[in-house]
Amino acid sequence: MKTKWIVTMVFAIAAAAAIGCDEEGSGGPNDTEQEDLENPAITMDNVVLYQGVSGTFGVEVTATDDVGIATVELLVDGEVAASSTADPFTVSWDTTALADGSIVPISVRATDTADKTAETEPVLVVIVNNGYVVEFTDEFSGTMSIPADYDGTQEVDVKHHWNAPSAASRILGIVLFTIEEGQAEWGTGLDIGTGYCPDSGVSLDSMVEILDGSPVVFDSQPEGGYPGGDQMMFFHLRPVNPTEHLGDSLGYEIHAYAFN
Ligand SMILES: [Ca+2]
Repeated sequence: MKTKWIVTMVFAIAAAAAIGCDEEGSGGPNDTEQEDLENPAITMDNVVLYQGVSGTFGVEVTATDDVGIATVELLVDGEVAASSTADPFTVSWDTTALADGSIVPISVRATDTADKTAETEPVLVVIVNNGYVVEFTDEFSGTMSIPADYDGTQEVDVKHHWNAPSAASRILGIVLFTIEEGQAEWGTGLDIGTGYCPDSGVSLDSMVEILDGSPVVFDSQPEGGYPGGDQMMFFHLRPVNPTEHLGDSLGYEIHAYAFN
């Protein structure tokens, strides 16, 4: 499943008031109020791709301007969800209104005293209120390689373990692949799944499509759920065109969440 979104940027055209130009009487020739000429600058400082967020999450924002920031707004899926007018700008966002496991784009927008705006690129985050972020006991990223003598029968797989503190009914995983430049397309060549030891109950999304930088999202809710304890996530790489990938490597990065 690919998550797509449309970001609508509304540029408020600043109708800058020509303060003082037509004033008569007292006041003198020099206008001491600074004209707001520059767009604001804005960054979102404590959010990374596929971060899990919960409760009332404070989005930390740095917003600067040549004259002054009037407001900073948080946009969730393109809609204003919260705002702040006081520097330092930490926007409090109540994430509990969204369903667990939702993957939503968030961005922040600054508006200056002349209604000029600036907005960050959206970043996808995951709503995790009734659950937890999976902390793998080894790495959350790595490389899988097709052997130079691959004949289509060898297993090319990886397993990543975590020690689940409690049972879970659902595991949501997002895997990002990195394909080196010049490699042939990998196509739909990966089995992906989760399980637990020693029973190895598994749920598979078979033969998912592997694209560079495009996330593979899998949502596993097996009957009976997952027990606590040793859990694993695995990939089996089975290229549909193995002769084009002899010796090739595929980088990956996993983000995973368990829900009660
Ligand atoms: Ca400005």
